[in-house]
Amino acid sequence: MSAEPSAVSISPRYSREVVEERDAHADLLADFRAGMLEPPRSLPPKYFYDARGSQLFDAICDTPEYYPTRLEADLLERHAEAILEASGARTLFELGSGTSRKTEYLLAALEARVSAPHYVANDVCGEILDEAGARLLQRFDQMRVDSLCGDYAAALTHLADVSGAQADGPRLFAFLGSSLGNFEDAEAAALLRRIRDTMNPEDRLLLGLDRVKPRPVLEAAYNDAAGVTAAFNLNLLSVLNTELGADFDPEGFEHRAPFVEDLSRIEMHLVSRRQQTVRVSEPEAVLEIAEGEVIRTEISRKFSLEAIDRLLTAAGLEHAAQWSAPEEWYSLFLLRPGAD
Ligand code: SAH
Ligand code: AVI
Repeated sequence: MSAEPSAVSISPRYSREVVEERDAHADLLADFRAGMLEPPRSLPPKYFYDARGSQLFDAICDTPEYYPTRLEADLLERHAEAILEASGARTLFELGSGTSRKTEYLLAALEARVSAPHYVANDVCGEILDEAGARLLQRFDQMRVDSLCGDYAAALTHLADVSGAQADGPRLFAFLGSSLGNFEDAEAAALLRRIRDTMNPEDRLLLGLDRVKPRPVLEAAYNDAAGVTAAFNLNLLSVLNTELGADFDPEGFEHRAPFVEDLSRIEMHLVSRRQQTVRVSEPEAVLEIAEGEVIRTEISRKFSLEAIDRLLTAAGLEHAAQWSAPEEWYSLFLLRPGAD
């Protein structure tokens, strides 16, 4: 969440720009007011990712239960060259890039194709952008890395504003990790439409999506035995305590992550262990939270092909190519903007 510039910004091959449309704190205030003052309570998942939340997500990716990262990494490792070949890209632009670890497969394939590769990374977490930037500059000695710190919408607006001046060749947009699955249908379609409207006709979008699979596999992935996902979920309360001057007691809540079959999604819940009163400074509020009451902190959709095609049609995107893990447990879709 930090917008402070860091040492890596002194490299001539690295820049970090804050691209918020509204400052991150104002966003959180508005979302807290909209979702948390009355039951049913919920918050959008982007607030998980302060520096600690980003580290915890990285640790989730290393748990034996969280299969999406491994399946997607395996697909990227095996098909990066084909993806770059099919896209013809000279620049990679990634939304919600996190550590960019899996992205390194794409970046290596990009570097093999072009002499001065350009990677534009976007994330709400400034710390993770700088860490990734420093690592990438070391590995790829001709690469330029520009980080856009802010949410997806702000990064896309920024890209649309500068694209005349800076668009170097066809671009590959990447939206990996099934992060699209953190949005309900209308928001997901609007975000995809936004991406499509930012693309030039020769640009391509690589979209990584988690697919429907047996409930035990899904529920284990979000309820890992070591409790890393629980710590990630509960860390949200620490973010609220710091950012809003609240006094949530993380011990007063329990992590749960059921698969809600009729909506085809995991829901991340914080369940109140007791009747409790939480005081918040900004916005000034007193929350009376009942025993057993649920705060919904995330949805994580598991997609059927029909659901994916409905979204793509609504967004004006067309299939160019597709790569899937065994049993279609995870898929990468290469998409092109359709005609208006
Ligand atoms: N793409 C990576 C990281 C996924 S975790 C992977 O596949 O492993 C989701 C990432 O998106 C986090 O790094 C988080 O900070 C970022 N993020 C979450 N919501 C966001 C938003 N609304 N705008 C921009 N980045 C966001
Ligand atoms: C980033 N996002 C797609 C992850 C997911 O699977 O929904 C975040 C996550 N939440 C719990 N575990 C992982």
